[in-house]
Formats: sequence, structure tokens, C-alpha cells
Amino acid sequence: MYLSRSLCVLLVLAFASACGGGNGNGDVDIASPPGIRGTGALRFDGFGEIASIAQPPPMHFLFNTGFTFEAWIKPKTIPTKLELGRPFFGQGGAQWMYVHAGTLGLVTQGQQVVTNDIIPLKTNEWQHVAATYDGSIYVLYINGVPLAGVGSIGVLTTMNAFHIGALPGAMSTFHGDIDEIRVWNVARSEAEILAHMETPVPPDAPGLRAYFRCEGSGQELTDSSQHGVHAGLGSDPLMPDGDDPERVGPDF
Ligand SMILES: [Ca+2]
Ligand SMILES: [Ca+2]
Repeated sequence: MYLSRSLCVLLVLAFASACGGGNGNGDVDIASPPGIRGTGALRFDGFGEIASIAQPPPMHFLFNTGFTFEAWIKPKTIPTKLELGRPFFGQGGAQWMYVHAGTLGLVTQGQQVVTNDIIPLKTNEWQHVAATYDGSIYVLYINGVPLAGVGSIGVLTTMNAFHIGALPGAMSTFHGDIDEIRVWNVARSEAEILAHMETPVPPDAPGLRAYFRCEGSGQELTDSSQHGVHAGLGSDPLMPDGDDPERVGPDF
């Protein structure tokens, strides 16, 4: 039920966004540097392919006092303004990031929290995306550039599953590649995001709760943080199935 309600919010916001406009600033080109994502990524077909931490340990993904979600994404297609957003990273019924109307969005408490400064995302190009919450405000980043719009709605306290590439039951899901996914329970600063988006972080970095480098093979998506909260591919995390994203690499 939560999902349909939230997607209705997204639909309303889709029309609202169609009436707004972006200023197009911050149009930073990032060449694809080798190393950070050169040896493996996940490719999602846009039709429900997903990776999930289905049963995170209790209290592991609680973000009351802050979070940072970050990843590299390479969208194959991007929804138009009148399409629903495509969630690709987060917790169903709580907070998630999505590609929407050509840019990046964040939903929490069932509402979009950053709306008014649009940096276009590009197709077929790697871009670093991040969302931070410090207990009071949100900031979204594309290629380390903060978007101007912020909100202060608060996060939902939840122990729900964590998903990559889609949310279960979502009508519209991510189409393209995702790599170097990091989940923190602290707000990383702009300087920290910039300093580390091109380089790996240590497994015991303070506040790092999950870290998916998307390398290797098989059904397990290995968590490279010290916590070992591994994810699984597809609807069945143990066996190949039609919802498994494809593993791609080394240079794609
Ligand atoms: Ca990788
Ligand atoms: Ca599977």
C-alpha cells in the first residue's frame, strides 16, 4: 500500500515538474576514470531487475540522524517529464533516490524533497549521484555538485529491505548501469563526497553501513564494508531468475 501511495505522489510531482524548469547549471562533464568502476557493474533492463538486502540486521539501516546514499550510474534511458520517476536506490516505504524528468530525485516520508534545481542527467555516461541528510536538511549531488533545492521533512525510521535498481512492484524502474554503491548513516560533506567519489573507501570508514563494488560473479552482491551485509540478485537471491541484473565489465 505504501508503494502505490508514494507512486501517486511521484505522479503528481511529475506533472508539477512539467510546469517548472531547470537552469541547467552545474553541467559538469566527468570522463569515466578507470579503477573506481572499471572491473564490474550491474546492468538493469528497466523492467523490474533488482538487487536487494531483503532482511537487513535490526537497526542496521536506521537514518534518524543522517544518511548518505551514493553511487555511480549510467542511465541507458531517462524518463520524460510525464513518466513516473524510476526508483533505483533505497528502502521501499521510506527513502529512495530516483531518476525523474531528466534529473535526480529523492523521496522520503512519501514526498519529493528536492525539486527546484535541475542538473540534467545524461544517457550513456557515468555520473556520480548522492543524497545526504544531516538530521535536518537534504542535499542532492550530481558529479559532486550540490543541487540548490533542499527540504526538511525528516526520514522514516524503518528496517525495511534495501533495494538497488528498482523497488518491488514499482511501475517504472531503472534502465542502465549502477556501480560503487555506498550507504552511510552519516551525512557526508560536499568535500568528502568530492574527495572519495573517484576512489574506494576503506571497509571500516566511520558510518559506512554497506558498500557494493559490484564485482565478482554469482547471485551474491558482496558488501565490502566491515559489516558484510550482502545483497542478492533478483527476486530469488539464491538462484538465477528473470529479475537478476546483468553483471557487466570490465570497461563498458
Ligand atoms: Ca565496480
Ligand atoms: Ca536471482
